[in-house]
Amino acid sequence: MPLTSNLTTNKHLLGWVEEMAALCQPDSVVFCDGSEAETKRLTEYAVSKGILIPLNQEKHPGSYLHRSNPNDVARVEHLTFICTPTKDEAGPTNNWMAPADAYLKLRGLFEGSMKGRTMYVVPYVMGPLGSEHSKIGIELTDSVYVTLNMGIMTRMGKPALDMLADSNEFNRGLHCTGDVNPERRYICHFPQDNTIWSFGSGYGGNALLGKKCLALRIGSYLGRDEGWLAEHMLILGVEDPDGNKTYVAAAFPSACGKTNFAMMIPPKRFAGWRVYTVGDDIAWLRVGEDGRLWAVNPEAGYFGVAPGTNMKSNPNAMKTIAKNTIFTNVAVTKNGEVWWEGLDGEVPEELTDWKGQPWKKGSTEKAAHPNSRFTAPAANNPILSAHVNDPRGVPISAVIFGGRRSNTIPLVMQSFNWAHGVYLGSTMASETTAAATGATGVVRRDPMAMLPFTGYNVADYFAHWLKMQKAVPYPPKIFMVNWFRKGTDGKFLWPGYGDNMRVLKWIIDRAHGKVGAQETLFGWVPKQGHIDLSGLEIAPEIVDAATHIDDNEWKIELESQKTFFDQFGERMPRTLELIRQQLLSRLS
Ligand code: GTP
Ligand code: SPV
Ligand code: MN
Repeated sequence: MPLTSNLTTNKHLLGWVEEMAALCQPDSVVFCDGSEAETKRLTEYAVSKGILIPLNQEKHPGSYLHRSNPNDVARVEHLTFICTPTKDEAGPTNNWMAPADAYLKLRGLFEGSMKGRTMYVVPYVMGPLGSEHSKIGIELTDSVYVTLNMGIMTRMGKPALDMLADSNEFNRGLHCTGDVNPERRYICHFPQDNTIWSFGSGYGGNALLGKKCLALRIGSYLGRDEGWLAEHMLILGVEDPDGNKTYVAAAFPSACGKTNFAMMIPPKRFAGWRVYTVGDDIAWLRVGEDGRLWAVNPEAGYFGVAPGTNMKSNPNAMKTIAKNTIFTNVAVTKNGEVWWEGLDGEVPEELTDWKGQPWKKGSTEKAAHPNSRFTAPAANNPILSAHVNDPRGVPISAVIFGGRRSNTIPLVMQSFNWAHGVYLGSTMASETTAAATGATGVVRRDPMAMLPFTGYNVADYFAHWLKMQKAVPYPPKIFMVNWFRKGTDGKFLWPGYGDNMRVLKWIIDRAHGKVGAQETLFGWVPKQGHIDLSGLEIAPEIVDAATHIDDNEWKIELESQKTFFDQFGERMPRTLELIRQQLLSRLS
């Protein structure tokens, strides 16, 4: 009997689900409608199976804890593949498999993999409902945890099917946790087929296919062909005391401060200034009819880093996760409250750690996993922008790139022009974090914070960025920031968090041409006294160290950029290498 659903008659969809079900052989196929009743039913089921653990419902209404398999706690970049017809299309920074080989290998893994399980059909929209720029995806998954997360992170269920109607244009995502064995874990993208096959992981970006897989890897590929940009960027709005609004988008690598910046509360000195969150992780940027660059956040929730989040660093995040939130791999108190390193208050004497083991204060092990996260609806955010559902998005006045660098990169710098800005983004480097498996704290090039997320050759991605200049008559100004520079004592020089407003204010003033700047070889920097430090207790020599440009450090920096550029060979845009050479020659 052919597969039917009372939610859709779309033949393309039904035919594909039937084909995938024949491969995975689930006991049942359930189409998700995204209703509250469904969420309740799935949550109860997940609780009955121990997949979700109810938290103290007085302290955390509607919230649950999930513990993932300890071998499955972050994105796996070495197991993530771009499966384009040729290796060159994926480029030297991506893992590549030929599509036929990848399909064959993964078919073997998916075959019969859902026996005894349910296949959830999860229809979702990335971007505002009804917007011509939004993209529709269907994720087939054996994971109720993934299904519930997708319900928070995307516009999920019936509205997506209604928007799809009879169209064949949707991303085909197939996901199975399998036996969560890293030896049989593959995250494969087929940009030409608008298809994603993910096997063997249930965690975050590996498994919530709308996020990094569709919105960034497939998205960047579509963006190149369709003339837009899919970026690993937060989007925020700043309102000055006169009510003027300015929107900026900022690309920081994973676990380098996007969520914090997007939810920032300006310090007291900035009375009357307000920040609004549009997005905290992903931006889709398009040229508007007015010739400006407009941004939408394709997501509907936040999958944010828990450790370090507290009432001082990010009160708005604390309010956002106060209810209806799924916590993954955090610790829990005897009283059923969540805990992580860096939370407010005393460290509890005893906890249950992220693995479910007893934990005592003073233990050398972390109680919460460093990449433990919360999944919370954007609607909970007290400073949510009124424009999150606006199909046009918001007009961007400044683009900011920023890595985690202990040295070299100053607090803030503005590019001389678009190409120089693209150069700054393309040469960005950052110390690795717990957001991906592997060593942390290792400096690596992470162009535009997109190294793990570009669905095609990064050299072509640079060319696409350069080409966008012609397409955007009124482009945003481009900046580079570094919140993470350290002093000789190994401590961060700049206080960060809310005080980043001081830097943002300069950026906005520059974007509107309201303030001058000091020219250096590498970019424009604030003139003495132009970063407002009033009300901040910081020694002038600390500010000097945070903003200092050291020619010796820059020489090393420029020379090491060459190795990165060289790997792209002939495909590398000449413009960027010429800018590098020019800077180096002016330096010597
Ligand atoms: P992904 O969700 O992985 O893409 O990360 P993100 O860029 O949203 O990072 P997030 O804002 O969650 O920050 C991650 C870590 O950086 C946390 O441990 C924060 O406490 C820390 N952090 C954020 N902003 C600042 C800052 O301004 N200064 C310093 N020193 N640390 C910061
Ligand atoms: C990141 O690693 O950049 C994240 C978390 O935002 S994940 O969804 O796992 O990619
Ligand atoms: Mn991210």
